[in-house]
Amino acid sequence: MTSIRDRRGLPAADLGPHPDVSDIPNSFLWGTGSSAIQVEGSRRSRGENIWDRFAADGHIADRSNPGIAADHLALMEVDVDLLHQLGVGAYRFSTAWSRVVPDGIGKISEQGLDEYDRLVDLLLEADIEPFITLYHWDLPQPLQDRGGWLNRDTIDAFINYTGAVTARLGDRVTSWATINKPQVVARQGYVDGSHAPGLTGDANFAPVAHHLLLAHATARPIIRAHSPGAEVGLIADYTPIRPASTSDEAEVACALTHALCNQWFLEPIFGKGYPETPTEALDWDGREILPGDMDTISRSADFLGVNYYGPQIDKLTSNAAPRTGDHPRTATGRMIDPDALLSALQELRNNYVIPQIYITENGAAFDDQVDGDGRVVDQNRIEFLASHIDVVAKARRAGIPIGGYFVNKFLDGFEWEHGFDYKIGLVTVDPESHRRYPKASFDWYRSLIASTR
Ligand code: IFM
Repeated sequence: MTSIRDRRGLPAADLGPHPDVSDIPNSFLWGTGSSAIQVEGSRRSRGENIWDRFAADGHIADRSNPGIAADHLALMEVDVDLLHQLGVGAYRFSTAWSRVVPDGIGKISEQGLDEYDRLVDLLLEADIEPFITLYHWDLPQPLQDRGGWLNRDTIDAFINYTGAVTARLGDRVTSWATINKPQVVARQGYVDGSHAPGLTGDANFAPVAHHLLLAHATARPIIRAHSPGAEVGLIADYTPIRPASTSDEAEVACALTHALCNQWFLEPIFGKGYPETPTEALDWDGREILPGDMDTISRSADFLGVNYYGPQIDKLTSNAAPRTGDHPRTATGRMIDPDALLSALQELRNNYVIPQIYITENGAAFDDQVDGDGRVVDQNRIEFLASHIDVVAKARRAGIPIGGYFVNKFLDGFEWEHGFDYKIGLVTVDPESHRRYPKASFDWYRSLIASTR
């Protein structure tokens, strides 16, 4: 096999057509992103988090751990230079809680904050807006030892951490997301155990979800106090759920999954409270809801971050015959269906008053190929991105307030329970040398962004 070579900056002419983005204004944020644990490395200069423990306990498919990942903190100058070449207007990253507060609560690490301070300054010097997420799934292990998100005290710890980060960076950062996909934390972390901390049990769902939403809403005024004029949002998956068969039973189960995955998180933050059906189905008496909680959560987002990968077949109906349709799939088996993004955005617009939407994640894992010139050729990814950006442009034309689009991810890295086997980035990283190799999709995205300027 030809070894990978650095081919950045090659002409993008033959890489594939651009979608029509001619009416997208200059103010639109073209971006990309990564989250702390997936790329940062520098494990020794932070405390243990739940993914370190989950990996040590042998739960990652390829037996890897997030210890070094793409070594992004050590190589941040190189990465910001690449982002500058890409021409993005924003870079979405998360701060690692266990780097800022190694024990989860209490003493703040000024050294940890210095790292993010440096990253923010480098980005701003390169004219790239830092778009920060405060919690992207990496709870410090000492907090998990006290119950994690099942314990309401974790909210106080989140506020302590949020206060430290925003006090340091709030003068320069204007977009803050509190929590990335609380539904994944609740379902995969605490109900089916496929994510850290690996807990199981249906009864965990509602308490964990409630504490996460409350943490989000309680943090908002703290962030705004340190970062006057900043927008503060929540990032959710809005995943279209498809029934596994045409049976009535499958349709009912599908509606329930939709309520649990999507509505459960959106209804309360846009002022409608928790949907009733799942509350009954979960047999939840709501004891975690204390007086005032729902008012705090209500209308607590200046923007909604939508992470979209594709529709999902309802897993609750897995005994029924699968109805998969003829959609193509990514390497992870995910259905590719850009039209479903359009209907999801229309549903959001019809059901809620949302001041601003960002597509905070969109991308796909494929088995990337290396051509005879040593270039990573990821034509599937280019087609995937083109078809989804086309939908974003259409949705904007239909009046849906989308202010930005972020390809996920910037760098190949640690893909949670799958380890390093899933390649999803615009840039691949040599596992030994950590040298960066932009893929063909990098050049394609660069030329698309350039065409809008
Ligand atoms: O890269 C992840 C991201 O961290 C969370 N959403 C799914 C992505 C793809 O696996």
